[in-house]
Amino acid sequence: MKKTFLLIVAVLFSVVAMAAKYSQTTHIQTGGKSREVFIYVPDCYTENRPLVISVHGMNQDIAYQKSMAQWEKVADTANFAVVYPQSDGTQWDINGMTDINFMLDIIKKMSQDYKIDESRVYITGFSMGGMLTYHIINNVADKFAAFGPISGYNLWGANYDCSRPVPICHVHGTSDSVVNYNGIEAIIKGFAQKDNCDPTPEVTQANNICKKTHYKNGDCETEVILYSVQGRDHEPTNNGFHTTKALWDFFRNYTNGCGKINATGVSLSLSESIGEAPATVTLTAKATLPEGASVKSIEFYQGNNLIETVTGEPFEVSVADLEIGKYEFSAVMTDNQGKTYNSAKKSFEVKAPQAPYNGVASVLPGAVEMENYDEGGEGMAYHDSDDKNEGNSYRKSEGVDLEEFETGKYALGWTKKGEWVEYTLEVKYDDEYTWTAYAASGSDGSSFKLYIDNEAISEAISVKNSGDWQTFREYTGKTGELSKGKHIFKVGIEADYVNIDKVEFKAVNEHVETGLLTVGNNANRDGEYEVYSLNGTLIDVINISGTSVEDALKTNKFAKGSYAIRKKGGTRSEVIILK
Ligand SMILES: [Ca+2]
Ligand SMILES: [Ca+2]
Ligand SMILES: [Ca+2]
Repeated sequence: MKKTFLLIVAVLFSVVAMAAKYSQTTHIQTGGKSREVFIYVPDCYTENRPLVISVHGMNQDIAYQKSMAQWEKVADTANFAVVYPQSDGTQWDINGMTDINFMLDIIKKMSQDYKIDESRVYITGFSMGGMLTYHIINNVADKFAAFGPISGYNLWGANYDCSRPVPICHVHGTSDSVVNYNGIEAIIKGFAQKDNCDPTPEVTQANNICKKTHYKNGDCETEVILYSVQGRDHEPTNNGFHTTKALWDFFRNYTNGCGKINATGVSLSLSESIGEAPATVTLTAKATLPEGASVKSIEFYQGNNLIETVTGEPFEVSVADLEIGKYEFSAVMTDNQGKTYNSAKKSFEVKAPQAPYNGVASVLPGAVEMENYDEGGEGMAYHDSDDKNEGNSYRKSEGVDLEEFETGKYALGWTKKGEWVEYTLEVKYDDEYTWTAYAASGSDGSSFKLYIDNEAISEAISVKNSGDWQTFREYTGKTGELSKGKHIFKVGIEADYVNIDKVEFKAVNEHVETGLLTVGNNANRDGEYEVYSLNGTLIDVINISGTSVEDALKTNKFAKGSYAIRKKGGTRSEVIILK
């Protein structure tokens, strides 16, 4: 009797475990190829639920990843879909867009077939799959809600460039013999900084073999977690510490929007984290309360000083005229039962306005020397990956890396993806300009891109390996129409390690200097002119229109002789001899 009962239970259990709306290998079209995936949609699945993509390591496959990660078990209870993708060959594309596009096509397909909630797509991967996860963070962070890299990070250096605050939960064995544990702590800290989390993490034991380093209170309530599994080697196992469950516990809090799902409390976001004096910043509070509760008021604070109490939507205040310095803002929400909730503190830094180096803008037409980037500092006039000048030349106290490649000649060097430098331009003529950039690289694959007033004036410019860092080659292009006056020129680094000496601009059309009559094609000579005697006395103001200067003087009945003539408002005069 007892045996029969056990047998029935076993049969029932296996039926339950196997039941799924869809559970098999299939193919998805991407980049002109048919790529293998395993899709799992649990029996309990309802529309508008999350998707987890679980990526295998190098030389591994779906079957192994599936057997180790076992996402189906969690999906069965938590109601979400799972996809295990297969690499094309033994590796993932962690430099280009091939596999990123594959992941995006998986999302599209799952959206069509199962109406997944596209705001709640989570990605996790082991080893090279973890590296792909970071590559995705750097390129399409907005398409995924949260990230779960396991035992993998970019071995050539971290890049914190991402389009939004990124929730990351990274799991790594401390005895990893393939992707060394050393290094991941700094990367996690870097992302916590990027997300604007509290600088000091909460460190606890997740269980007897796993340390949890938890950075909290980032922008949009973002958190970054590192689980360090003591003694674990390079394995995607759930033994000892259940990686998959830990990831789901983290993932389920996030959408790809701002703020956690259903976290009771109040969050504060700032319109900017850096401003230019006198700066204005807008504070927006978002309240999340249990059913039945409502917001009575939200108080906004600058340091300990109350700025304003707001009692209805929108919960928003603006603070203007902030001088140079660092500021801290927070919000306190009171609900209809008098219960209060504090937001995390948000910091705002006001810097000196961006200004040309030594007060002198680069004049167009002319050369923009890369070393003469604007004053204003990190985040304002430039972004560099650290605050050291690696070349220790020219502007030694700033983070931009400058190399003296010949005596008195400097080039931008040690460039990394995501870095940029800006230059104030004084454009002299309304015109289009051709440009020539002088770039060198001792390595392959670097590139940069040029902007004026934040609009691209070039594609990403691939720089050929010129053999060393001092052999500059010319790269050319053309701007659109530029108006006379002030503009901001920006050089952005698209891929590591290009050296740039300068960018020269030439106006497409010839231009006559204001006030000078005989230079150039005289196309712009028509106008009002002041006529002086040679001792400097103003005699008359005449109008020249479609005639020579001599004829205009004769028409105005000037006697034979010498006169100095200057265009009205011009700065240069010249002598005309009237015969
Ligand atoms: Ca630097
Ligand atoms: Ca640099
Ligand atoms: Ca230069």
